[in-house]
Amino acid sequence: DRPNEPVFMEKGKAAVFDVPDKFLTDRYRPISTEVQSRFGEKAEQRIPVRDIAIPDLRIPMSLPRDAQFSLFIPAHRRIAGRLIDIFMGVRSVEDLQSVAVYARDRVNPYLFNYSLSVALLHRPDTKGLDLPSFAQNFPDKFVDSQVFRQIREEATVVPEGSRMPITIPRDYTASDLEPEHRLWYFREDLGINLHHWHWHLVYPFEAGNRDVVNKDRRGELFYYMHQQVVARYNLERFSNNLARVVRFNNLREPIAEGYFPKMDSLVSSRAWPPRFEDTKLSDLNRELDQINLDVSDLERWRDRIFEAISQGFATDESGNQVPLDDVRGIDVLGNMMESSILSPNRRLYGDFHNMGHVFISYSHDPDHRHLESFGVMGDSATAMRDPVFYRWHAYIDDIFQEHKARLSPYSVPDLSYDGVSVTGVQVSPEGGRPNVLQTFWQQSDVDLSRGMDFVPRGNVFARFTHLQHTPFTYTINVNNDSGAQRFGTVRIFLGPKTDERGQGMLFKDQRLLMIELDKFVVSLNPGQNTIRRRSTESSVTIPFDRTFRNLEASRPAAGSAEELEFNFCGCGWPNHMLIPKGLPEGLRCELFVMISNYDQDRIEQQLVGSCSDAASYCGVRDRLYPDRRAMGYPFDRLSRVGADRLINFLTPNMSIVDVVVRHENRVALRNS
Ligand code: CUO
Repeated sequence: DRPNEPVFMEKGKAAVFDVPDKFLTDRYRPISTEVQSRFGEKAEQRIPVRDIAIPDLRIPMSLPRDAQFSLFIPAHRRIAGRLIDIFMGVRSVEDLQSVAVYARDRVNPYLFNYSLSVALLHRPDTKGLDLPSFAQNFPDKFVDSQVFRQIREEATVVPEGSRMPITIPRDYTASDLEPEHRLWYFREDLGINLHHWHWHLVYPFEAGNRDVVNKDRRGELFYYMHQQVVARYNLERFSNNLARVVRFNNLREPIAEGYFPKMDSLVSSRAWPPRFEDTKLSDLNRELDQINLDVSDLERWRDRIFEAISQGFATDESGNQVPLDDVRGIDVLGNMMESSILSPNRRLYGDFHNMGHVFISYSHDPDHRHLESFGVMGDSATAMRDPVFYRWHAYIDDIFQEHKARLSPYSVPDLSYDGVSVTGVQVSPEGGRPNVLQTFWQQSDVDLSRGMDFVPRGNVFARFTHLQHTPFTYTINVNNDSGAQRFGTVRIFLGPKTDERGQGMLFKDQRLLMIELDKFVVSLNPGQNTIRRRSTESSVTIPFDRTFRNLEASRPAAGSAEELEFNFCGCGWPNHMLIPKGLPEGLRCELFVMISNYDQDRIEQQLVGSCSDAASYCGVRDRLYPDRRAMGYPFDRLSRVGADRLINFLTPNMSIVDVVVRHENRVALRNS
């Protein structure tokens, strides 16, 4: 809570660390009785802390308390790696608590929060613990800075209980003169940015402890999750009469899109820097960040990655060939391109994607002459706000697709499921017409008090506007003619029916725009089966309340079994963004359903009690990815000869249905 406020330590019977001025509050003690009582008698909860040997925080403390912190900056990654090691290395939860309390007043708040979060997620003795929502601890990374002044005013003047929510303006970062601004509700969505931050927290690309990074198929998941983000963004663009995003593949070309975030960092007390239109990347020479890299370094890494793809193998540090084959190739390539410490050869293939973020985020001050920090692209909690994020990731995805295009297309036996046929598919929104999905705007309140330092205690709510859709149900009719009970994996995707000019699409283009909506296992009795599944059960998303965790009343009791379930790893696409906005007159889409043979999909493992309900983009915590097939199957490769359109691609165990996504421009208030 309250990242900039000091910890208040009382010297009780047990001696606290034996150093003078160990805690910032020691300084206030003679000065203010108000501060004393706030942290003293009025404190709601007191936590005894065990005395420990003073940890060596010299490296973590080398990042100033008021600096911005970015995992994309190699020097910052090393600093965080050290602090994670310290938190991972202490023997018990009690010792961890002592070290954390000691570090909290000394270490940069972002660095502290990140490193402690990673440690809590990965220590065997803390895995079940709740992590507070990052948006509540650091609201400054998610909302318009003007909101904070209003919230302070409300909190100072009005007692708790009578406070009004402060409405975050609907679209405050630009005007309609800027066509890209039509996508504000996607790029600046709280849930989407939280998902992205959480994903990168669960899948760090660097850590002193290799096990923290080395998770099943993490490189492939990096590819797939970001591929889906770009596909989803393109569907939103179609929903706003915009063409597909143009990949940023010429690193010497000015970036046409500007972005002015209008956010201030509560930690550094500085505004997040904007990027003006037509800014070019420049060679970086920033001594403070220990970055000295040229645009041509990026280009060289890229060329070597392309060379590896066309050869079909990468070269590791000992000169051995690492095959980029059908099965593991995409995983190797993901780690190589991102890059993570699992890259076969970071010296050769460099750190292409991460450094792309850094080059873009410093394009306004490449040599630090203006003493400016990085822009929003430099932080995983804010990067998705900027239009250039999607241009950069469209390029990254394009390189992945270069590899995918080299794999042999799925044959008919690779795709079909003998004896199983899908005979009918329908989606029915609650109280609406079949096969017409409905979206609208909704306002919801988030409690920001955890991150607001030195504001009177109690909840302070911000009201934000987000996209929402009417919940719907899939009804799928399946014939099982095999004469025995069979198991199948149902795979549901949504894609646009036509391109941006209204023309029908070829499979090779449409497959890149298919967004996963759900994936689940069913048991099929011999004969006819009817499968019903609700949109709220999606394996892609987490429920609205889990994204926001703002409604105290809806939270399960501390320590209960439901709480463990509820806490899980917060990673997951927000359910309110499951389907694209659509158009007032209706966006024409195709809904694709496939039932694949579970014998070929299944992974033998126990899933009970693990975080598994948003597995499609987030995997399952501490488990293997729960689907043996390539991520994105069956759309991850080009089609076989003769199946140049989706309709020709279908085998009997697949079906498509025309669906329309209709947007109604009304605002509903979420009743909590
Ligand atoms: Cu998630 Cu570029 O990887 O932001």
